[in-house]
Amino acid sequence: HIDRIAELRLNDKFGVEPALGNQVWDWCEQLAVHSDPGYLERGELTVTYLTEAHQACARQIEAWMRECGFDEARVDAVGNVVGVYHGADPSSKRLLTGSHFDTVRNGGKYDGRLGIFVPMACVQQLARAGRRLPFGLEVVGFAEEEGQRYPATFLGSGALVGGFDPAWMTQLDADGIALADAMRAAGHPATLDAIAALRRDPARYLGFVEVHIEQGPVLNEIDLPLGIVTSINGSLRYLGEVQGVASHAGTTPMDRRRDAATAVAELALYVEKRAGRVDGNSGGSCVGTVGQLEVPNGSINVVPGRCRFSLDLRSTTNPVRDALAADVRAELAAICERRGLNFTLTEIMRASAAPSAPAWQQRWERAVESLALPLHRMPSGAGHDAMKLHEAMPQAMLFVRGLNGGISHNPLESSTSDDIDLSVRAFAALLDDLARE
Ligand code: HGY
Ligand code: MN
Ligand code: MN
Ligand code: MN
Repeated sequence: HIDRIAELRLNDKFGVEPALGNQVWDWCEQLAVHSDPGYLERGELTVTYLTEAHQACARQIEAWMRECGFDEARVDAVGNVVGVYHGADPSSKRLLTGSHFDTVRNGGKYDGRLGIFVPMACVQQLARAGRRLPFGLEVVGFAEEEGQRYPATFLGSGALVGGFDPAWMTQLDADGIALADAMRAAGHPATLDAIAALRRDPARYLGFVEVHIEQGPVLNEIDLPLGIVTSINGSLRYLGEVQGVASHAGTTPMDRRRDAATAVAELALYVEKRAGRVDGNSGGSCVGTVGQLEVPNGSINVVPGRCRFSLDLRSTTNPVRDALAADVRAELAAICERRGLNFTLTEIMRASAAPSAPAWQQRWERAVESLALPLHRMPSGAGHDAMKLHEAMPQAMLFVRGLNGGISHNPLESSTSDDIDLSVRAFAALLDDLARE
């Protein structure tokens, strides 16, 4: 509530009540009461795929969609929440939009969720005015984007483009629950046929747009509330394991160890250096992260016999990303060879770089200009559901400035209802623009 007071003060300086921004801001606050067990008690926001909290979020979003005046609202076979506001002719093509409502562990309230609530606020306005557009509006709250409970990143948006990997069904979470069982427990059929039926026919859609909090410092630094996304960086994710020999920490001489963890430490340092390298090819456009590093059954007095790790590699283009991945794999092989270790490295996610469709990027630009705001075009370092829809239809994204230096994947992630209000108005302007075309 202190946040809320600070935010209301921010509103004062504009002298107008950002009513739609407040509505969206309130939805973000209210949805954040749902959090997974263990995190909820600590006041942390964690909503992972198909947990009780996740299902409660889905039901809440569906209920809000109905209150807003959507003609249809439902939870689909993978847990996505789908709301449809028909066009004047209910059979007309639809604009697809939305983002995800799952979160990283101890994440923020806006990552993903803004992109569901901003278009919902627009539908609420349209429905109140009894206005129909010459096209339908389909707003999707994607159930899974972050790849937290299962290594099934983009499961929600992937299902709309036929990208559901059947191998995900048998993946286990940390408690040994298979994804298919989690689906059944949540009341879903958990059949590949039901999931395949979620695939959208691109011919029935105009395109896909997504509003998202920036998750970086740029808009803060240039003091602008909105940014136009030019492209989304391509990414690759791996899970790896190095196998050595667990042995006594007191008696194993330093030159006879087969330490799996020091090998992964070496790899992490290599990733940092290689991804940060500025050369003619990559031009410093790569990022690489070893975000999980675990010694199973590790003990203070045992040389690590196994070390599991994750690897996240990204770049502005697929070839630069792939060159980075090839170098990292070769380095891992060399480290293990030198240290007498074995390794596995399994790709679990591949998302292509997704340049914005020029016509859709221009629609966002006209929308932002219509608010008398300067244009700032920028690439997205973070991955988004738009990358999946990119496989099937033209897409473009709009970024909203975050507070606190734009920090994200962190509970400090925040925004103001003023900035959110501008994003709602930009979305409404894009709809108007499209209605006139
Ligand atoms: O990891 C990402 O880029 C996104 O937040 N899922
Ligand atoms: Mn995220
Ligand atoms: Mn996100
Ligand atoms: Mn002993």
